[in-house]
Amino acid sequence: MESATLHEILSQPEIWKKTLARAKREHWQLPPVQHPESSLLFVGCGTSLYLAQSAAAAFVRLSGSPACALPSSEVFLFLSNNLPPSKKLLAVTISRSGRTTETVLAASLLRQKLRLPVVSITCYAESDLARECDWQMVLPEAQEKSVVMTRSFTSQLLALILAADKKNSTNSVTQHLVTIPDRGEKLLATAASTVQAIANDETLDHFVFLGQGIFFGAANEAMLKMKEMSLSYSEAYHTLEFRHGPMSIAGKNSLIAFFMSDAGNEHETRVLADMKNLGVRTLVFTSRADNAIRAHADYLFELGEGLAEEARLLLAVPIIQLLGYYRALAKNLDPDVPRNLSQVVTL
Ligand code: F1P
Repeated sequence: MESATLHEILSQPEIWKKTLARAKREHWQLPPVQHPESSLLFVGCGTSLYLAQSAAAAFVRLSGSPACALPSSEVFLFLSNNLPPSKKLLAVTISRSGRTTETVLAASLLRQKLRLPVVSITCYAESDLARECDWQMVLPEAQEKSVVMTRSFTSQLLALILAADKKNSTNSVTQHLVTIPDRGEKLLATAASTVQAIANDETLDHFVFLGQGIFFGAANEAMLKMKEMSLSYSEAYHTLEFRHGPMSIAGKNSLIAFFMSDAGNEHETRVLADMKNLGVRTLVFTSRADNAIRAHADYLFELGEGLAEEARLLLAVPIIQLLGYYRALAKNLDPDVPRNLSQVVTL
């Protein structure tokens, strides 16, 4: 029987098509914030926290609204230490299941105690989180059987980016996002050989994912996928941070993956060259590679010249999910039954 995890990874282009149609039909946008200087607070756990990180960065980039992301536990246990300066907040709570206790507790505290407007984005309309919030964005098409989150990560993030772009008064990215189902189909149809070459390379036992801006959340999610599915030693950092100590353990047993950004491309390329000089293997996701990237990328995915960062992120993540999946198989592990994990953490 085909793996649920593999099916859900490969189904992403089709699910993105449904999410794009739903967003258009339901006119998704975040509720009008009461105060123009309101900040946005994105909240989640595990993969949903990393989704929150990329969503917050996308809102800053696309709408200009101040935004940040916090783990649900930081909200319901330490909120006074964490609230952004502006008390005028719109909270967006993220949970595939809508049943994660920490996220429901966070939503309840924000709404009941602080009287803040709270939005939920989830795959289940009939969930504790949806019931706890004032507004809901529900993506039933992204529901998953698998323990690890794959299409629910990219589809919920797509929905939030579309909502952010509604507040974008300059160069909209929606026309880039509507092309990702077709681009994704083509990419997933041709990526397996490169991904399996890395996954089956027994000389690699250390995986590092580097990204900044909207790509930092993606780097964290990549790190988590490698851990959850293949029990690999994996790390994630802001790209330029890697030089400030963590690179001390990089070596010929390391694969370092770069999510190249627009604003940071020149500096990120220097980190790529520096790491190649340490003898590591490199995997690069970029729009279109220049000579410097080509000279230092052992494995390269060119996602589309001029394609917006948000679209590139959504196209790159399924490749990393496939890497975690095939690495698990190479280690005789079952990605559908990840060690120590359950689909929902309830307290
Ligand atoms: C959050 C989460 C997942 C993780 C595992 C346990 O779930 O941490 O990210 O992969 O399934 O739960 P949710 O709140 O998004 O349902």
